[in-house]
Amino acid sequence: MQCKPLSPALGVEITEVDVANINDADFTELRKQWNAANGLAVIRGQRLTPQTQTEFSRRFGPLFGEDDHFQESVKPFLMPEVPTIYRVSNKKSTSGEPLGRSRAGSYWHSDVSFRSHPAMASLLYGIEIPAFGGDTLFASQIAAFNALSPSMQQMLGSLSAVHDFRVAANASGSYAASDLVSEDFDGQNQYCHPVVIKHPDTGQAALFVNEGFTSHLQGFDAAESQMLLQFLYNHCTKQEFIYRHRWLQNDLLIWDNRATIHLAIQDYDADRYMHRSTVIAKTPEAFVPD
Ligand SMILES: O=C(O)CCC(=O)C(=O)O
Repeated sequence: MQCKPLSPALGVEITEVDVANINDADFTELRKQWNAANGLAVIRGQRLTPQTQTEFSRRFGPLFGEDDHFQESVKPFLMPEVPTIYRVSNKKSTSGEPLGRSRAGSYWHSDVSFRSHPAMASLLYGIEIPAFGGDTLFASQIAAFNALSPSMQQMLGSLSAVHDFRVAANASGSYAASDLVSEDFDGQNQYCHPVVIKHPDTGQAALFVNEGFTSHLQGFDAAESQMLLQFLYNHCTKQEFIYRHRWLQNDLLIWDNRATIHLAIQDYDADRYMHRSTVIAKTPEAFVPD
C-alpha cells in the first residue's frame, strides 16, 4: 500500500491496494492512515460491485440501509437489490426515471448530522465521471477548530446546535419538493449535538456544525444564533482547510463525517454516476479539554 498526502489540512491518496480483497493488517493500516489524514482517503483504481463495496464498508461498522434507514425520500435512490447502496447521479433511465439522487450535497454538510446516530464514514465510488467538472470539496473540521483562538474554542465547547433535515429540504435548489415525503419530518431527522465533538479514535476536537443541516444554536435567540453560525460557516470553509477532489473513474473516497464537511460542485451536464455506502456512527460526544 502506497500513501501520499493530498493537502496540508486533510486527505491521503492510497494506491496499490484492492479493498475488495484487503486483509486485516492492511485494513488496520488503511484506517490508521485515514485517521492520520484527518478523515479523508482517496483510494485509486478500485473494482467494486455493490456487494463488495457493502462488505468492505461493513468493516467500519453497521450501515444505513440495513441496521438503520435514511430519511424516507432517499428510498427511491437506494439500489432495490442492495439497499446499502445509495445512488448519486444525474442520469435517467430510458423511460425518464432518475437513476440516483441528482444535485446531492450541493451545500456544505456532514452526512445525516440531523440524526442521533449520524454518519460515521461515507464511501463514495466513482463509476461514471464527467471529463471535467463535478469535483467534490472537503474541509477539515479538525484544522478549522485548531485555528480558532483558545477563548473561542472554550466558548464553543459549551454550546450545542440543533440539526434538522428541514434546513436542506427548504433550501432553494437542493431537493425537489416532489421528492420529499411527510415521514421525512416525523421527528427522527432532527437532533441536538455538541458544537465541538471529540473524535472517538483519535481524541481530536472537531467543529460539528454545517450550513446544510444545522438550524440553530440551542439557547440563543435567532439573531444571535444566526450571527455565530455565520461566523463559523465562513471560518470552517476557509481555503486552507480544503482539499478539492477531481474524480477519476474507479476512485473510492472514504470521508469521516465526524471530522470533515463536504460539498459537491454542480457545474456539469455530462453523465455522473456513483455508489455511496454509509456507516452509522455512535452519538457524538462533546470535546472536553484536559
Ligand atoms: O456527489 C458528490 O460528489 C458528493 C455527494 C454528497 O454530498 C453525498 O453523497 O453526501
